[in-house]
This record gives sequence, C-alpha cells and structure tokens, in this order.
Amino acid sequence: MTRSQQGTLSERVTDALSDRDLTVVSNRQPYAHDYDDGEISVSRPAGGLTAGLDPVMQRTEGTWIAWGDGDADFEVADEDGRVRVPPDDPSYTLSRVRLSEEDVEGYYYGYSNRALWPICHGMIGTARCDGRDFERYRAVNRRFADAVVEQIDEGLVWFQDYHFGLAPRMVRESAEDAVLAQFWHIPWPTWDTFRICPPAETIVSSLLANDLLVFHTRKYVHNFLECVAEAVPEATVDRVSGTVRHRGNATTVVAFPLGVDAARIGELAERDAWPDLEARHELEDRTIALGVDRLDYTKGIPERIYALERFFEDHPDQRGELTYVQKGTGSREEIAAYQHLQERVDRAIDRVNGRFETDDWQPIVRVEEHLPKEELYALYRHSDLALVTPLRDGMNLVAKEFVAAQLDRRGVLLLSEFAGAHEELGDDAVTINPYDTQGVADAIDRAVSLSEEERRERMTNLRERVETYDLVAWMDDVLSAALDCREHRDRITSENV
Ligand code: GDG
Repeated sequence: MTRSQQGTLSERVTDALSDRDLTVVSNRQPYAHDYDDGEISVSRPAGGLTAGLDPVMQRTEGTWIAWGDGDADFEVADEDGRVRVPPDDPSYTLSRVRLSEEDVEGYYYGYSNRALWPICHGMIGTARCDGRDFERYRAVNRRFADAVVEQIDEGLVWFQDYHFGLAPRMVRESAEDAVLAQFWHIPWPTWDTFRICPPAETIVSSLLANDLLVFHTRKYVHNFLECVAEAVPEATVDRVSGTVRHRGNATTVVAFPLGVDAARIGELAERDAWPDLEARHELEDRTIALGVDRLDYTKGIPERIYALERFFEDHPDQRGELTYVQKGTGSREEIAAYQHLQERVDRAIDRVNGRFETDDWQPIVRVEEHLPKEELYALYRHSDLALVTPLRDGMNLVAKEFVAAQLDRRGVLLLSEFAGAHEELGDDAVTINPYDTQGVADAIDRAVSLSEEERRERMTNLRERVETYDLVAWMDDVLSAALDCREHRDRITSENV
C-alpha cells in the first residue's frame, strides 16, 4: 500500500479519484441550509470527518448522500433533493434524502440510537430493541440505497457508520459490480453482546456486502470476525488476512484509526482565542482540568465527577488550586436516557460545588455553549489535564485534538482504557479505568504531580503519533484499501470474461 506524504493524499489515490466518482453516504450532511430572518443561510455542521471529506469530494466532483432535515434544505435543492456545493464554488452534488417525523423517530432515535448505539457500546441495560423501529430503519436504509443505485456508475461508494447497517446489501442486490466500503465509527462488541440486538444476523450479513469494512481498532475487527463466524456460519473467515467470503463476495475487514487534522488544530490553537467564559478570572493561575464531551452516557461524565469529588476529599490542599471545566454539549435530548444523564450530571456538579466551593473558587465550571473551533483549541492548549474517561468509545477524537493543540507540551492526557484512542495513545497517557472512582482520583493526583520533564516527554511522544497518523493519512489508507478491492474485483471480472 502506498503511504501518503504527511498532509497529502498519495498519488495513487488522487489519480484514481480524479477519474472515477466517489459517493459518500452519511446521516449528517456536510452543508445545511436554514431560514435566518426570512433569508436562507448556509452552515457547516461541526465534525472533523465532514471537514476532512469535503476537500476530497471537491476534487472528485462526486455525490454526497445525506439526510436533509429542514424545509430550507429542500427549497434550495431540485425536485430530487440535489444541490451543488460548496455554495460559493460548487464542485460536487449533495443529494438530500427527506425523512418524515416517523422516519426520524424510528430510524434515527429508535433503532440507530436506542438499539445499535448502546449495544455496540456494551450498555445492554440501556438498549431498547423494538421491531417497529427496525422496520423504519430498514425502510430508510432502502431509501438511501435507492438514492445510491440511482446515480451509481462505476465509482466507489463509501458508507459512514451504524445508521447504514442494511444499505450495503440493498445496493449490492442491484449493483453487483459496485465497489462498496463502510467505516463503522463506534465500537463493535462481542457476539454475546451484539446478538441481543434483533435481527443481529441480518446486520452482520448485510455488512458483508461491502468490499471493505473498516473499524477504528484491531479489537473491533476481531469482535466482528467472531460475530461473522457465529451469525453467518456459511461464510468463510480468514482471520489472518481479515477476509470474509460470503455469497460470492469477498470483504476485507481492517482497522484504520481515524486521525485529526493536527496541522490545522495547531494553527488555530496558536491564535490563542481564549473563550469569553464567565468564570475566566477564576481559572487564571490555577491548574485546569478539562473534559469535552457530547453529553452521552457512554462518555463517563458522572463517573468522572465522582472521581473529582474523591480527589478533593483526599487532597484538601488541591481545593482552590485545581478547577475542572466541563465543556458539555447537549445531544439526542429526545431520548429518555439522555435526559436522565443530564440530570445526573447536574446533580453531581451541584453536589461537588456545594461541598467545596469558596468565595473565590468553584471546583467545577460548566460550559454549555458550542464553542468555535479556535476557542475550543485555545482551551485545550491552556489546560493542564484532559480527562478523557469514556466507559466505552469507538475512538474519542477529543483525546487527539487535545494533544494536537498542546503546542507548549505541558499538559497530561488521562485516558480511559476503554476508548479506541487508547490503542494508539495508551503508552504516554495516564491510563484510567473510569469505573474505578478511587483509581481515577489517584490518577488525577499522579498527573498533577508529574515533573515538567516527564510531561514534556509524554506529550512529545503523543504529538508525534497524532501528527504522523492524521486525518489525511487515515483517509489515504481507507481509500487505498478500497482501490485494492476495486482492482481485485476488476481482475475477477476480466478472468471471467
Ligand atoms: C463518534 C464516536 C469517534 C465538542 N464540543 C464542541 C466541539 N466538539 C467536538 C470535538 C470532537 C467531537 O465534537 C466529539 O468527538 P468524539 O470522537 O469525542 O465523539 P462522538 O461524537 O461520540 O463521535 C467516537 C467519532 O465518532 C469519530 O469516528 O471518535 O468514538 O462515538 O471533534 O471537538 N466542537 C466545537 N465546539 C464545541 O463546543 N467546535
């Protein structure tokens, strides 16, 4: 496989993409249109992946299929939901799929986020698997698959994530020779866990209609192959090469950990755009510990606050010295488990603040608003500790962004052993088990006590890893592997002629 030069796609990928179309399929769209004071304005929903894929799409002039979720999205589009983007210099087509309220409820909140999300994260007690939601999920996957088939030529189709567990098989049934790839952004659990999610076999077998299936870590690849062996016994699994043969198709199953745009994060962090926080003066000259999360029960936020409480109990000398900033953005608030989480977080923060705060110090500062990137990166840059403590996480980009923004190499990363990022960053982070309250409290103490020299050494190693395997290197690996699959397919077709 050809490796890209740092920051650029390899020649092989660039050449291949310029002569054949790329179709990306994702739940979220790269550009959203909204009504703004009677006018239509356009915004770019946040997300590293969308930002990373957009330039690739501009180069390939392909098609991006995604859920269009407002009237303005369709007002600017043609009758098939298509609009050329980027708005100021159009080069590719955004093809919007319109979903009804019932679709969103059953496909998005229902099967995707009440069933697949908790099950893939091993939180089976939180999962709600309702056959009616699955039927919506199937119907919406059919709509996306039809949109792919309508415009597919001889190009490459790249599905993003767990919202599309059925679409690959649906596309394959109509487009036998298409090259299909999928990136699964969340963990893949063991068969014992995944089988709880009915109909688990159908999802596993549908994913095998892809030529390439990519996960963040080797562990998830291992778990998926185990699921194939159990759920699809007629498939042949080669664990060494990661190849599965099933119904005349060969699927390469491989791990490429998603990276961040480290160079860009560094540039923005350099601007020092410190956010205008109410508690800003309180943070000056204090040790800052930072947590940045979508408010999700997989991120271990209440557990982290319990550990901070223990830390302040055990180390009275740290009261007034260390402030924890919880940057938490609301998420999936229509789902009961998320409302319950919000209440738990609020209660825990109020208790810790109530117990320890003084006239001029608050142990925990909440930041709820969505921050512009450069402000978020300034916060990363000036924090002494990042508390990345998910109970389970596919990757966790916050860990990598924190490292990329640490231009002064003073900060320490505390990282859960259950985050995908731990496979790459574990050696130089302070590893924690988020379920172990005392262990996390002790790790915070260890982290604040590390010598400057040791912090610098650890952060230098972490930065080297995050800069070397960045977003472009990841994309190049995925697209190169997809091209390998295409060559394999072309070879087989020509042998059969
Ligand atoms: C899924 C998987 C996997 C947060 N607050 C603000 C803001 N953010 C950005 C962060 C980061 C992103 O949100 C969160 O990324 P994560 O990776 O932590 O998490 P998920 O949303 O759960 O994503 C995860 C990921 O997919 C990619 O494959 O790593 O495991 O669960 O980028 O920076 N961004 C801005 N302002 C905020 O206030 N600008």
